[in-house]
Amino acid sequence: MDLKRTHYIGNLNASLKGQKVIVGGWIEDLRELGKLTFLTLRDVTGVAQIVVVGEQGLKEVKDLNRQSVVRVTGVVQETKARDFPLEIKSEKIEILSRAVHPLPIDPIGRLESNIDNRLNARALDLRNQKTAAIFKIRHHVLQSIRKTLTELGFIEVNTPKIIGSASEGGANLFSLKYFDKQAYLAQSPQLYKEQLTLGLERVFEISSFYRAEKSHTVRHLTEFTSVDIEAGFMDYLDVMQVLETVVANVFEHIEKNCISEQKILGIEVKRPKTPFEKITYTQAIEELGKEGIALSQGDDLQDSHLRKLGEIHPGFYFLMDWPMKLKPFYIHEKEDNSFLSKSFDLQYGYLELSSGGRRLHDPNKIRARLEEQGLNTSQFEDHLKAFDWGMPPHSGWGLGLDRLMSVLTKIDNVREVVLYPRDPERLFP
Ligand code: AMO
Repeated sequence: MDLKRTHYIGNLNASLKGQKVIVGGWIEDLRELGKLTFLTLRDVTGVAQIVVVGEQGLKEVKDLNRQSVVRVTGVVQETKARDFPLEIKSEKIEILSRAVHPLPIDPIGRLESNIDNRLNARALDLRNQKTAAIFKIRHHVLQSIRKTLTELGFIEVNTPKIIGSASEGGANLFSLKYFDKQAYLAQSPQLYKEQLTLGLERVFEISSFYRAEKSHTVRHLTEFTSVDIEAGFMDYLDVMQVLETVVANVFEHIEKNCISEQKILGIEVKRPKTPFEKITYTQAIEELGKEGIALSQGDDLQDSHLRKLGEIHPGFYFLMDWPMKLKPFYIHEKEDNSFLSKSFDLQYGYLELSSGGRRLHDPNKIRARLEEQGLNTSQFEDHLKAFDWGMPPHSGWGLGLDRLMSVLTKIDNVREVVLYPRDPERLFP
């Protein structure tokens, strides 16, 4: 069976009129008008009208279900159809793969399917142009992030996902049997990325990480994709600048490179105004106080508080200088106020997109903080060894890629922007 195509459908143009071409794709629609049959054929680049004249091969084609895969040999010609600039007059139609009828969801999207049915038939859901557009954008987002970080001198690394002790403290760990030992799935590359600043100075990783959280929200998954950086010789304000550049460049890249995808999704992506606003935790508490929400220094901000802050600050903003007691053991205190930390979250309205900060690099301070947080220091000794080998002062952040995608595409549920999302209920497909 010959599978070669001479053209992607998206590359057909007026200069090809009168020429023979071979295209291939999925049948989206099939209509008969007198002696003519019109097929709508889609490949990953676009959609074309195919005209089948006369009886040759017609019976077979008429019996085909939508979403069956065919290869068409034919001649490019002018068309009277309103929706197509050209059409192909078919000479030969080869059936490569048959689809069943009925399909579990309508992949054209004329009949809306709910998210669960769509996820259950995710491969087919990608034939819906809206869904495909999301994942084409996701590809561009990843490209843009890699480009920006590489230009800023960061080296892409891969750290282990099967680990022997918690990277983010005790909670939310998936544990698994590792032969006769106990192992865990990494919650983040935190400890490794810090160690790597010793040898490579600036590193980044884009990977899946795992949290055993029974959260049923539109922003939590048990497996999520994180963009992580860590940089020696940078303080927290420096890595906040890197984060702002990464995010603003993503928006600019999508604005310029994903024009048809934006149209399909009905969105308009624009580079956000920089610099992003910076508000401190203390200011946030004051702002909430003015709204009648009484919080004391040291209180954590709950979802309802972040929602209120998001109304006051609807776009991107940094929420910084959190109390030490609310932050993980590796976060550095502020030199002029040890109650507060050199930490930040990047928010988009109510939604936390990223968190990071300056790290402790004195191993004794880290040990003290581990004890303060009730963590077992002996489990971290392997990690802490590296801090005696010339660990540079360093800072970094982790950015939730799925949440960034949700902001970018204006789609609230992160499940929509992840191919095969994992949440407490969903383990298949
Ligand atoms: P944190 O735990 O805040 O920080 O995670 C960083 C970012 O990852 C995303 N994220 C999630 N996205 C979807 N589902 C989840 N369950 C989930 N958990 C986290 C969020 C969040 O802002 N090691 C630190 C980062 C650092 O300091 O470098 C960390 O993991 O967008």
